[in-house]
Amino acid sequence: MLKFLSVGALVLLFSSPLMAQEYEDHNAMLMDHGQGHLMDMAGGMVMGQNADKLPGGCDSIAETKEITVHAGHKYAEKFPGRMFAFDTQEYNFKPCTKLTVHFINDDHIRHQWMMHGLPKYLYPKGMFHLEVSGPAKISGTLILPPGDKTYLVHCDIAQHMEKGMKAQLKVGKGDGDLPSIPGITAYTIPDDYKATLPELAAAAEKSAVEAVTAVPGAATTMSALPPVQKEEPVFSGITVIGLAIGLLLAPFLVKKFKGMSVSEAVAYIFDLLRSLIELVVNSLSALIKLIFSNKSKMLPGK
Ligand SMILES: [Cu+2]
Repeated sequence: MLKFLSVGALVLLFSSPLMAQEYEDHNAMLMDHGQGHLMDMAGGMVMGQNADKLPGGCDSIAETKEITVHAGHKYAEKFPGRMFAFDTQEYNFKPCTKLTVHFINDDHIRHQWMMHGLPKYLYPKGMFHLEVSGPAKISGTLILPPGDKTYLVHCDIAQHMEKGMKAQLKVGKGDGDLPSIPGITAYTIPDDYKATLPELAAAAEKSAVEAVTAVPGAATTMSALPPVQKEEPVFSGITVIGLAIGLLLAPFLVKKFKGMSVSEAVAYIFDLLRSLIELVVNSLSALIKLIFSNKSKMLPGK
């Protein structure tokens, strides 16, 4: 009897780690919030759900496919230096495929399967997105656009992509490979364990300086600037507003200046500017008066 009991205990002991992981299934709990956005109270989320609207350029659904994607720390173990990963790093589908993704998060934290670059008229912000705190599963459906294109799929939780949770989904032949896909493509900036920290800092500063001096005209002011300087866009917002006002005023001014001499025109422009400045000054002083009179009203009667 004792023998049987101990055998039973041993069997239980050894089988417990082999027992299947319990996943919380979010698919029955999701509430439809419209525009392909589904959520539940337990933190499951689907965005960009689209099971029936054909993207422009698709005459019909080419294929109906279902995949199961796992996400978790254990899938990164085969990639040195990575911390998180999906179980698959590359997916291939025909254009106009109706794709259902069953996303299974094996970790006891939050993960996403987020796809970017989709047409924005069908997918809010161009995204299809499954998200859940694990261990749990959640499913969503989308229809892939036509054409050959490579789409980024990643987990957008802070640093999860950088730590390996990144994949690419190729529609048709795709249009190239994305960098830093574990096991598929190299890092954009490879880790260098031989260089010391001051060396790396010096190299980063040098490349930043090169980037700034590469902008024409920036070289002369370089010495006065800190090494990392954001370059100004050629057309700033103010330039655009100025151009718009100029274009609006041009026909009016052309009509006004007809038959005037140059000196008359210049005098007229100065007059216009003077009244404009007057208007601004007057309204400013009125505003200041208003503020001060309000303040004095608000003061307690002492
Ligand atoms: Cu994640």
